[in-house]
Amino acid sequence: MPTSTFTDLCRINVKGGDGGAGCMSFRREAFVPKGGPDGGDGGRGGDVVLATDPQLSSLIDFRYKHHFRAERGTHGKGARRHGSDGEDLVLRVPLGTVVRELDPITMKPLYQIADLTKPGQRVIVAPGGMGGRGNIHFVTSVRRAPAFAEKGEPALEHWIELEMKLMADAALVGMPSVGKSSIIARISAARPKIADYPFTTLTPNLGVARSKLGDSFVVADVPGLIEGASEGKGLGHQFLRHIERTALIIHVVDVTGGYEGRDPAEDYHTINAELSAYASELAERPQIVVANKCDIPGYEEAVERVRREAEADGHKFFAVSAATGEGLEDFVTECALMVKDLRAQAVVEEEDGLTNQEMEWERQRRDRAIHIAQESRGIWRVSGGAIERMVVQTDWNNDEAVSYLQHRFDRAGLDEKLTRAGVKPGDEVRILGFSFEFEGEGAQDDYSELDDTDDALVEEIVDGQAGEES
Ligand SMILES: Nc1nc2c(ncn2[C@@H]2O[C@H](COP(=O)(O)OP(=O)(O)OP(=O)(O)O)[C@@H](O)[C@H]2O)c(=O)[nH]1
Ligand SMILES: [Mg+2]
Repeated sequence: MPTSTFTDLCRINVKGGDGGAGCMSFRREAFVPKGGPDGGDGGRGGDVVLATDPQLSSLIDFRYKHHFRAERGTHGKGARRHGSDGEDLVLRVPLGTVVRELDPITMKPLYQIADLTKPGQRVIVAPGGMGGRGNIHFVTSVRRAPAFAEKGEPALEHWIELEMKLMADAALVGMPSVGKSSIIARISAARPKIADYPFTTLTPNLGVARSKLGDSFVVADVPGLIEGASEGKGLGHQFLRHIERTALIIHVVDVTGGYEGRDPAEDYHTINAELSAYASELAERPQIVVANKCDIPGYEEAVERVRREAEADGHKFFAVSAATGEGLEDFVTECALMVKDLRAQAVVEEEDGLTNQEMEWERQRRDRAIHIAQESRGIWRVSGGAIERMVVQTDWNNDEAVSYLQHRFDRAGLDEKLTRAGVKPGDEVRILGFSFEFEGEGAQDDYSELDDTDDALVEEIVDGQAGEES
């Protein structure tokens, strides 16, 4: 089964660049005995970004290379020189790429990160680490010579899944050999293989159809579906997911019932049952029913039965022949009209989604959230983006850096939250791979006057001190 040649699903490992370390340094000048701190910040690591490229039509670029890393930020230096930021790594993907986070152990999809449907759309899949702050940031009136700086934030690596879903307005679905490929060949420039055996079409074909009014739409011809397709029978199952995102379903029925002499009205219900078993909302998707092979005489009664069933379900019905072209013009005109309406509706629905700014706020809100969970008696696990970053950026060999971490915990209200969660003094608190003993609330430290959320203010203190000394 040549699905490997149709690279529409792949897994890649992405990692942003690590942040550069902040610098611990003091000004050295001739005749100045003790200069102020002047260690610059580390640079930010680059992001791994996915960007859509309308020129691409497959995920083939990700078939052999699976690891992608952005550049790291460089370390800060003395004389307040900041490290430089790492370059972003931009990976181009085709339109219609859905991105999902994978569980690192089971490699099963956890949640959707993005659905890239517009040209030029971008999403950061692996943010670079923040640069560590240099020691110029840690000055207070009592601590004029902070002998520590922050380490850079290591960027996290993780696995994501990319799936290309067809970006077609309409999909031709039906049993094998009903004439789906013959129809797309008639109404578009696509030239798929056509043959009188089932499963001739193995991978989807796309074509652009144009109505006589000049409206065009993209139509997909997918492999034939059989009874049980929704449970994985036949070839069609892996392509059902493509149908999920086409606005219109063109349901093709062979009025002759094929070699097996099936009943076309029964075929019609079988396919609809498979669609709704795969995803219930597919049953409500707008559908046009097409009875094909009407050039073959003797099936007039069958055509009328299919028409009655389709119209009873509220679907438009067309009797056509892909062999002679009969009925196709009216059918294409109706498809184009429906697609136009559906696109207009889609624009309205899209506007209900979150804006980029709202998504960013949501990301920051989630980043700051602190989760506390009991692992076992007397042992607690604290997790959350911001709090974990504080821990990994701490230089554990430096006492000052460690007491500064305690100050940041206080500012984040960690002790209070732990107490409320039921953590008792003497309990063990784990953050990432680090373990702390909880001492209870209220320990004060000499950083309490430092407003470390406001870098500008800290810079001013440094400047004032520099003025005094020189
Ligand atoms: N007489 C007649 N034969 C047709 C018509 N449409 C298709 N056929 C024939 O039916 C057979 C199957 O046609 P395809 O277009 O390959 O059918 P399909 O639905 O794409 O089949 P799969 O790709 O296997 O699912 C071929 O031999 C076609 O020549 C038609 O309108 N009239
Ligand atoms: Mg076909």
